[in-house]
Amino acid sequence: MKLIHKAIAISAIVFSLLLSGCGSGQLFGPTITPSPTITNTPTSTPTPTPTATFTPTATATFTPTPAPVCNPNTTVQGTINNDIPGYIDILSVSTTLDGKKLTVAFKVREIPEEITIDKDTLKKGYPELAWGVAIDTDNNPDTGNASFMIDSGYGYDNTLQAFNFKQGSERSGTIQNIFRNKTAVWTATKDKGIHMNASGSITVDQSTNTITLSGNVKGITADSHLHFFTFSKDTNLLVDEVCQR
Ligand SMILES: [Ca+2]
Repeated sequence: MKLIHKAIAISAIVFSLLLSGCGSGQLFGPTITPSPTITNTPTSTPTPTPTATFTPTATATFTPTPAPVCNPNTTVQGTINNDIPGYIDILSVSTTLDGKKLTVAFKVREIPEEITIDKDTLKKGYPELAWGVAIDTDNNPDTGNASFMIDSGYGYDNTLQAFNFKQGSERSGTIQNIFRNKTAVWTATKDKGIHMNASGSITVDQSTNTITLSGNVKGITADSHLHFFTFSKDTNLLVDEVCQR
């Protein structure tokens, strides 16, 4: 505001000087070109340099990986393992429980047109190939056994699995056809064995790389712990597990 006043004052002085220069008798004299108005050039106000604000570095927060929910009616993730055949490499498993009927859908890395079983390299009666779920039906670690097939975990009272043990001579076929009559619910015995309890079903969808097992499991609830596994025995025993404990 001060500068504006100053500018007006200067303008007034200039104007009065001009008028005095004219004189009264020179009213119709040469036209006086008024000096250009002094333009008020405001002094540039220094722009304050913004004070550097201290932005605290985000503190690394430790976020623990949540434990998978290994109960019915969920989906759990596996990890890719290119060292085992694609058809036993579990990428994820989705389950549903309808009454006592448990349905387990294994999404695997790859399902070939055909596989070979009862391989000549195996001794008769040897466990060869399986997709399954060991179930702690009563959620009591003191009842039941480790997973019979892979000797892993504890407290499993039942197992739903598609399973082959070496019989006869080597043959090939689709997983669907080979395991159609080899899918069942097995129950743990007191001597750490298992016995077949009820038949189950298998559905193989090659287009989605999904192997779905289904069966009625006595005593199962929505809280029963599920431990998924696959294995293949040739010269080595190859295993994949999800929700092992
Ligand atoms: Ca148990």
